Amino acid sequence: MQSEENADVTQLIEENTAVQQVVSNVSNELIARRNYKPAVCNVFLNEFTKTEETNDYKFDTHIEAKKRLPDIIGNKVQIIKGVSSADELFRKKYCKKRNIGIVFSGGPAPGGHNVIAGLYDAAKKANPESSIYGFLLGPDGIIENEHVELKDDIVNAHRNLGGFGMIKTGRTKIDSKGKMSLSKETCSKLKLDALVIVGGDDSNTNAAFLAQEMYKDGVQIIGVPKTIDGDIQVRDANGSVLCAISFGFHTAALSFSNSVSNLCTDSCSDVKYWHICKVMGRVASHLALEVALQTHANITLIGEDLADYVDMRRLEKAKKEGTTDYTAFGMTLRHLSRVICDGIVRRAAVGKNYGVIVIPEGVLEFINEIQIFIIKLNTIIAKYNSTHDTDFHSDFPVLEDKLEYLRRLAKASREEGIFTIWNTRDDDLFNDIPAFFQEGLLTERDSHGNFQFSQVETDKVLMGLVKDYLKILKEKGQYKIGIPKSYFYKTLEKENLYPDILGPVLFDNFGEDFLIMKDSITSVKTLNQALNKDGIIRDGDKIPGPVEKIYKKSIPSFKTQLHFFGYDGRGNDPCGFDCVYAYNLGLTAFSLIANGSTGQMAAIKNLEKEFEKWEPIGIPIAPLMRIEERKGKLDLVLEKTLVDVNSPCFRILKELREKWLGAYPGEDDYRKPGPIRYIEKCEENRPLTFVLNELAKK
Ligand code: FBP
Repeated sequence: MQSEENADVTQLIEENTAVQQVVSNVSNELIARRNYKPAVCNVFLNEFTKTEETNDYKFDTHIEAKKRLPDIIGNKVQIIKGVSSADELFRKKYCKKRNIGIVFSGGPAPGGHNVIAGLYDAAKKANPESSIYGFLLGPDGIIENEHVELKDDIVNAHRNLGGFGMIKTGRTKIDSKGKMSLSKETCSKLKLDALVIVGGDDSNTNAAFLAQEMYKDGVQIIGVPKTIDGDIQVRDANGSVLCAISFGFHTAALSFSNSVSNLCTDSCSDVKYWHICKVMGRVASHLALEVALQTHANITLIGEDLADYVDMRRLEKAKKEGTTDYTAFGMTLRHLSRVICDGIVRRAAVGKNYGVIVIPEGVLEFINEIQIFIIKLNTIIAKYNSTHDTDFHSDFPVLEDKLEYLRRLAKASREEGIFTIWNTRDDDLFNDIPAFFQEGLLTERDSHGNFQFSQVETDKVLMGLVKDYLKILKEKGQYKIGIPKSYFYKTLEKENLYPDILGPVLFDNFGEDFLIMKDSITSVKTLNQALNKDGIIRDGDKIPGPVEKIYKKSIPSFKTQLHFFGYDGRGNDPCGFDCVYAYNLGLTAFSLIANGSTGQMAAIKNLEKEFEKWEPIGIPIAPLMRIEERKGKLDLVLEKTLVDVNSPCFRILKELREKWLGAYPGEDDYRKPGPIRYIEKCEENRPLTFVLNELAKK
């Protein structure tokens, strides 16, 4: 019901077209994005394309992949070549009327709509009669035959825009005979010639199994590498890069970087907070690494780096005693918190009790004790579900019930002497961690059996330990804010006190630029004692105001603001690089289909080089498969690529870590990546991780 007093506003909205335009959901940015035409790789300037197999790349094929994917295991890398004129037979085959399905699988990644747009444009150019079906809500759409036929209006409305809103997405895996046969039924009902699966490692795994399953039916399956996590990177056995990154990674990294960079700006202006930035990336730390290079945040943790950590001091000590300390290999949560504290304390010593820390969402995967919990709990939950044919989380809805179940397992191992994966020691250690973290570790696994790191408050766990340790350091007088020498002189001289006499009484490093109050002075009482001992004041005298003021300035309070960067960056409109990359992936997918490929992943080689050198290719999925633990069992999946700690970009980060920590007087080294753009030659704005790796080759 419209109220009387708003009648004039209602009329304004209904009758004034200028007002309607201002309040409509069509912004100038939206119009410009929809009209933007991404550049296409040279081969696509030709009327047709053909595929050429090459033997230049070798893969270490897993024996299990050979057994389970016999019809597609022999696939080779295919190079897409332009064909300007073709004979009638080729033309007929290439341009035949086709029915093509496309589905998004897994988390959204900027650029997805351009994959559809590229596929749609290429398919319609080859034959306007072809139909493109978008399956709704992810693989469920295939299983349940929920689809929409894509037409100009839907596709045009989503060009160069973020999210997967056009057809939505989902995380269902087609992993049972039942789901597989329903999927086949859908393909046959829609008379599909081909199905394009846009997804991450698990979804491309699905693509390989579907390709095998539908090989005889003649339904071609093409995968497209999507994930903001950046962990789908393909190299052959000799290390030649075939796919440097999935689409969506760069936009998400730039979006996180922009926010983190703004926090760097705020932090060094307001000088009172440490901003703790957890960034997405379920396991691999590629996003955190790129954010570090883009922003120069003070501290960035890289999970893969922690896994490689060796505590040399413990190792040396054990060596002297003639033993080996195996606990010296790998990082513990406690030790990691000490490393962070060290950076915080050193910055405080030069007056910087603020800063920015970047924590990868999946960092816990690389912490020994936590990884063991995750593996054990994955197995326990998977085993419970398969033996009871119910769901662990529905049977034990609250934390206390889950803990009780674990207690029973530990008791059984103790009293009945049977071997269980969960013993008394596990139970004791688990009971030592805070309830919110226990809950996180017991959280429901996703449909692929993956641990859902985004549901765990990693940052809270880690910063809890950091806070506890900083408190201890503060009590010991080892966490102090450095006082600028000039400020000390000015404050004392203003009240006619003698800084040169008081300085050595108060500070250990008197004479340096930033003065650190002695360890023994940790309270007004101990300050009084120090002044008394050196005869500056007598019993009962008050501490001189300026001295007390300096003391108070030297006592830090550690204040944090926690931020999670994930869904925001995932939903960003694609940057120029991803608009162009994803559109060309769509064109590549069609080229593969038109040339009869199946079990291949559309990719662009040379992404790390200038755009003119981008080369559309098809990568065989089956030879990329490895055995990994899923739902407590070993399964054949597409291998995830972790951060290579020997890569130039990581080694550069390591070298510059100290500089970016900024534990020196003066300005920090923060870098501003700037906002996300799609215009001009933005396909040349690529991840810094690539750029550095490429430059290191020259
Ligand atoms: P994909 O691998 O499916 O692309 O998803 C990656 C991701 O964005 C991770 O970074 C994150 O851990 C996860 O999705 C979050 O999943 P959900 O959307 O289910 O919360």
